[in-house]
Amino acid sequence: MAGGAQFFRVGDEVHAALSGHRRVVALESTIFSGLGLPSPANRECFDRCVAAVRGGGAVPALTAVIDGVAVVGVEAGDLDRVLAGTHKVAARDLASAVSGGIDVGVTTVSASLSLAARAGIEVFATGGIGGVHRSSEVTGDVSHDLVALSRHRVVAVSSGAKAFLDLARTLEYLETLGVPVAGWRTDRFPAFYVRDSGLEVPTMVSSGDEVAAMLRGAAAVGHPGGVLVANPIPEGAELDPEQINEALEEALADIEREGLRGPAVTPVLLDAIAAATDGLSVDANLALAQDNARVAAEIATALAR
Ligand code: PSU
Ligand code: MN
Repeated sequence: MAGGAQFFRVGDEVHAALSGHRRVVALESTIFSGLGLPSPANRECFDRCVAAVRGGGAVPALTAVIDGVAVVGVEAGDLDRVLAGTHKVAARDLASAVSGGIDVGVTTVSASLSLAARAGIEVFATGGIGGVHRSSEVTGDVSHDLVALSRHRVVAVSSGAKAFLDLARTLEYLETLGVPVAGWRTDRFPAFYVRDSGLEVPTMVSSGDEVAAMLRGAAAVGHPGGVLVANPIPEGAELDPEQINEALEEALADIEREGLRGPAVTPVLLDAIAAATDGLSVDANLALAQDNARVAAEIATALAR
């Protein structure tokens, strides 16, 4: 087949939306799999994100690899398989996932941004992006999510980067890559489970229209890449910083002891934090992901005007 069309598909509802009202929000699938959240919270998270996107008048486009096809807009019949997926697919894994015909691949932020851009979707929502890992000076572990943001003209809404990362260096790296970072109604970079990391963001935005103008502005001046919108967790859902920090230290020590490296690190850390907080981190994760989906729908609506 010409152009590798057998490797890429846009779901019917998403396709119709893109050729009509254009209000579409892409979603990654790693967060909704067991790698991101324990069952049944993973499905609840997905349902709440979808409801938030639809509530904002937009169409959700879940990305995943299914039977060797990179799909934008997973359809209901394939959802269970995706939620049960255990094969993590970042952007660089997409090529081998489709050429090798893998059964199910759950997409990370980087893979999802790449597929969203390919489909013509301009807005994406998740919980937290990957970033610069603590001790990256030893391991070299910096998520490709950051590079993907600099490459694809897509607005990504997240509650900052995951809290167990080195947030200061993550912000520095975003600057190195030239990724605009905008705080949603805040001038502080959020720390996932808590609203304020103590670090400042360069820009503050307070409406979907402002974000839409930023993306259009980037295109107009020839700046490549997207915009990271950092939306703090809703106030009522915020966790106690002391408790979360203790849980993080414990989880990081476990990783160190087990000598884990690479893509396996994030899922293990998320699990350890959930255990150390008696599941409170999972509730917080759901609340922030849902709110990011809501904000993303608002931005998608503004971009479609
Ligand atoms: N944040 C979460 N849950 C997740 C992830 C992030 O709260 O499951 C996933 C996202 O898919 C993100 C990926 O793109 O972890 C980053 O993995 P790594 O650190 O290996 O780049
Ligand atoms: Mn990594």
